[in-house]
Amino acid sequence: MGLKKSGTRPENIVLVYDIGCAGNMADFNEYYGFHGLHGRALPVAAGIKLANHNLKVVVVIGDGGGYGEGGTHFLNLMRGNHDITVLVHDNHRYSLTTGQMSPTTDHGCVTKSTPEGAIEEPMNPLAIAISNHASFIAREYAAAIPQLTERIAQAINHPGFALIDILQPCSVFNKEQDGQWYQNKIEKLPADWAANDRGLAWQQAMRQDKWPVGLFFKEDKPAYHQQVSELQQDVLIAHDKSQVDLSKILKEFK
Ligand SMILES: Cc1ncc(C[n+]2csc(CCOP(=O)(O)OP(=O)(O)O)c2C)c(N)n1
Repeated sequence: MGLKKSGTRPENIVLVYDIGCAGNMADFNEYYGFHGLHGRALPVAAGIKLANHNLKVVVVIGDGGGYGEGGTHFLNLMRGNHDITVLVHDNHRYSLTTGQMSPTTDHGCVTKSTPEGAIEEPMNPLAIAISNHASFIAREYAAAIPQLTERIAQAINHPGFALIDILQPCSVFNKEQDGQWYQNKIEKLPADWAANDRGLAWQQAMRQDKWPVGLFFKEDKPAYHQQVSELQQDVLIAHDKSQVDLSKILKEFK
């Protein structure tokens, strides 16, 4: 719905799926897509954008793939302000593999892989994104569909790295954080929230009494592809390749 609301024609959107329950969305829509390896949807998305920057590129990924296996990609793509939208289905578990702890699992939480309770503290993806130059940072709740739809449309139309951490109950492998639990835990950001101050956004992201939802921070600045001189004239796929000679390079690898 967010894709439709963004106003982009379907043929100009590419969805890049990671591996996991989130990635299985690949089977349920009619957009062009690419199903990547676990944790590798992010670099694939950045590559697609650089090859044809006229496309809107959206990543569908879990908290395991996005913050665990793909964690380094997550950190570094936001630094470059790559113009991709990253939708993280954050259910605080590796769910497709039946419920192991993930980077966002709470400390002390008993899961299949932590029978005595998780020893690690949870990662705070919003605080990381705020402090690491991402230009659109939001958290939403999966069941608040109108607000999430609106936010996805905004993120797609934001020219830069857009993260939406989507809080999502997993009724099979995370029974504790169910719909009722989220109703008590989440709170909208203040109505007059300006979303233009990283310091204030970070304070909200660090809160544990409540988990605020909404657009924490947004900044307009050039995206990665807009700063590559070679891409100023035209999209990379339209470049004349008749003069490209790779034989010298290929010889080196013989
Ligand atoms: C490199 C690699 N490591 C582990 C796996 C096994 N694996 C497949 S899905 C998955 C869990 C995915 O969890 P998450 O990304 O949080 O998505 P969810 O299923 O919760 O939506 C794992 C660990 C894999 N396919 N590839």
